[in-house]
Amino acid sequence: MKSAKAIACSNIALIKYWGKRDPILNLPQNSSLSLTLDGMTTTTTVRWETDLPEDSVSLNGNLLTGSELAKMSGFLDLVRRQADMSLKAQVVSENNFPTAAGLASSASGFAALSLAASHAAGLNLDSRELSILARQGSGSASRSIFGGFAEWRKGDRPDGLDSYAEQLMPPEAWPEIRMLVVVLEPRPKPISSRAGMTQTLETSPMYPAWLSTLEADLTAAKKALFAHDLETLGTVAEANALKMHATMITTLPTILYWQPTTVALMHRVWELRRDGLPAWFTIDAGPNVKVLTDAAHASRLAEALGNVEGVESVLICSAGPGATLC
Ligand code: 2P0
Repeated sequence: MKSAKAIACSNIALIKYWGKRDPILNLPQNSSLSLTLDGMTTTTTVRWETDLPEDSVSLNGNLLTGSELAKMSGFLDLVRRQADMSLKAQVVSENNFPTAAGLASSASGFAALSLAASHAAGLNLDSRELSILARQGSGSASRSIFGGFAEWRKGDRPDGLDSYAEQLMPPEAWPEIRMLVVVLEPRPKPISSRAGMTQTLETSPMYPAWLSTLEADLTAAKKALFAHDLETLGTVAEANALKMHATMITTLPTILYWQPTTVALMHRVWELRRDGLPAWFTIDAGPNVKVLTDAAHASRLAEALGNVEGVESVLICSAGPGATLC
């Protein structure tokens, strides 16, 4: 089999990954915890061709060139090495949501690519091996191999073989959980996650403080998760996101991913919470806001947040499945 197609969902971290201990292998400074989202997917077809001089990668109908293509070829080299082959690949990948807008397109993208490319190459990787492979494309992709809630354990080994994600809870274990993805009017992102986290690690005086709180946040989040305690999980996640953004804002030069509408949404979530609605926000390396809630309140919250000026759309997501072949 030289061709395969796979689909993977995006994931949103409730306990965030920000900073690497090894930028080549994508080994993180800290462990992280995420919710895989249904409805935000990447579908990728990989064909290993005998007569292709170079890898060809199409993303949402656009052929990649230059450094973007080089990054993908570097990743495909990992698969070639594991499969002991030299064929070039034709990759066709489609997202059903905005790319590079802080909506974790690299997570679903490298998860789908890892599965399709390895399967088409005849490798029969288990989910741990897939997570390790996906991690080397993009750290957060290690978590999108799994459905429901996943933890990416940072690991300690220099070779990264103990740095992979594992499922903590399948989607059906908490069917009422919802994540609203509040998408703002598009504006260019100031700096990529990859460059941003490197700069933060090097210059933010807050970074050591952030790291020192991670284990406690993870423990609290996992305890709340297993107890289906939405309030505690939301409280820990919101505080964790704000701490991560504190390290970004105190980076030199500063990194502020928030737009005025981002801040308006934060205030609106706090107001709605004061009115008794279960809603906690988290924000990634972009201006969009994600809101953790439950099925009973999702529509009402989506309407309220959709009315904030500058909001383009609100998606209501449930816990999604892990990466699968199509
Ligand atoms: C996360 N983010 O845990 C954090 C929160 C953004 C903020 O993972 O360099 O695209 O490819 O490993 O995975 C975004 O970073 O970065 C990310 P690389 P990635 O979801």
